[in-house]
Amino acid sequence: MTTPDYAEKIPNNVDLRDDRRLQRALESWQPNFLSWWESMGPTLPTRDVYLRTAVNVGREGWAHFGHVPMRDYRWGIFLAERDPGRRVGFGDHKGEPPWQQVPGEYRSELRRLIVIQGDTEPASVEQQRNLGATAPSLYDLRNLFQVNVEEGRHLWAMVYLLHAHFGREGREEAEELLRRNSGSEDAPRILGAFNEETPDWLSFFMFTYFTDRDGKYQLGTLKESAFDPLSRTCEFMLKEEAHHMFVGTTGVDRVVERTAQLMVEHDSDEVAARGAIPLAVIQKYLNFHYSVSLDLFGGETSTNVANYYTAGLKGRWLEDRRRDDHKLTSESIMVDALQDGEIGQTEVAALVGLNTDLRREYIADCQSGVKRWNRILSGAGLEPRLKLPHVAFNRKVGAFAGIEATPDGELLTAGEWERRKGEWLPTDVDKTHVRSLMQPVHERGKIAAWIAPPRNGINGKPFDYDYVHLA
Ligand code: BYC
Repeated sequence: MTTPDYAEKIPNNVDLRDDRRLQRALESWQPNFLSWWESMGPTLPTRDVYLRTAVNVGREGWAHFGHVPMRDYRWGIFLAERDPGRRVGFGDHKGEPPWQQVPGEYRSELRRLIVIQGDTEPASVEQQRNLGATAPSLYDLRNLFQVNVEEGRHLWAMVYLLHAHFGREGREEAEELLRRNSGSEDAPRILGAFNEETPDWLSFFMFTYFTDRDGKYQLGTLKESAFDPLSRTCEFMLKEEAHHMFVGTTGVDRVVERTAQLMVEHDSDEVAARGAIPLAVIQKYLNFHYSVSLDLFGGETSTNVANYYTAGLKGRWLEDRRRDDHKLTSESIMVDALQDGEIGQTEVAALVGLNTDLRREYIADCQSGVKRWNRILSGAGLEPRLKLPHVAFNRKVGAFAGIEATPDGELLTAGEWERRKGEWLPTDVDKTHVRSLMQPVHERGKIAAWIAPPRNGINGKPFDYDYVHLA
């Protein structure tokens, strides 16, 4: 294992200095990245932020905490340690040593997977760029910026693979990753959820809970890849990803907690006038972010995913814990489907159903968040509960893209949907109200009225620590 080199322009543990061409190519992409960060990254001017920087990949002490001006953040290239005994765990190449180079026959599929993954990272920074101006506390502001810089580092992770392994095409794709922008008419981001706005902090917490969690599951499948550099990159990214989901989970916790407090105090669910977010509105935001995140898993059946698996490019979630032959050539799976216009299930070959397999793992995980938020409600002695909507609700990709359904899974005509969707998805009135609550609290130790303070600060620091110095 090489020790990370911080004297270099680009901190890395991949011996960049031994490959002058690659180093030069990445060093010439670096200013483009920085100018993208300046023009599309966080808009709130800051002097410095208490940030975690990845400095190593070992079990102990992989991160360093300290106040840094954001533009001086050391975005580096870090791959998890190489396991010399590793073998491919699934597909046609099961049992073979993993590949250190890209096999010619899988070049375009691998490039596509890496580009799709890479495209989401800067997209989320773009979506969140204006949130600093309305942060509920310095603690939250610091967490937003932490998520942002790490998404920037995840872009670096994918760009490294493109530059190191895909020649001129890879370098062109790396440029394109900075050219496409979230929500752009001419050059939008590739996946749907990454062109939606993140205009307020409730959206941010829902996004980091539901959409970052798709990231966790997709990275988990790419970590299984036979292409070892991709596997090792994703393994390390997952480490950083955990904090992003913590921000989402505890963010929603704190919103629910504050709403519950006011509901109990005033014996009413009309908390809007008291400066908090009604439970019904929280449920609508949850419905929206969950359903657009379900779309990120692709169709219920997909020959793309079958080919990825067979070729060894993308495995299953926790592949080595599955008790089957890891080739799946003779297995089947039930997937959601429309049958004679009704919501039902159909049996398909397990290989083409792998997007469904992953989506189910994801759904079970999402369920745990809802349980946790409901514990806050029951702990406060309240009756109402949050819930995940039906898989057919508000879908734009897959079997249910062409129909409309209620959160309980009842089919609706297009007309009924148009008339009633405001019962289940945030309306303009809801959004305007949520946005009206988003008054910045940039004073040390203070917090906005619509959210409860966190139980703990970051890295052992108290809540009232000076996490961010504004410019
Ligand atoms: N929007 O065969 P199908 C993260 C396209 S998040 C638009 O079912 P496949 C993060 C699809 O490309 C994780 N188009 O799809 C989170 C295909 O197009 P073609 C990101 C879509 O290939 C927060 C066609 O529809 N990583 O890291 O089986 C903050 C047929 O689809 C969408 C990855 O996604 C969509 N939602 O699976 C920061 C991992 N879905 O071929 C970061 C890499 C599908 O007909 N990507 N299409 O032109 C993949 O594994 C797969 O490409 C997908 C789709 C799971 C996305």
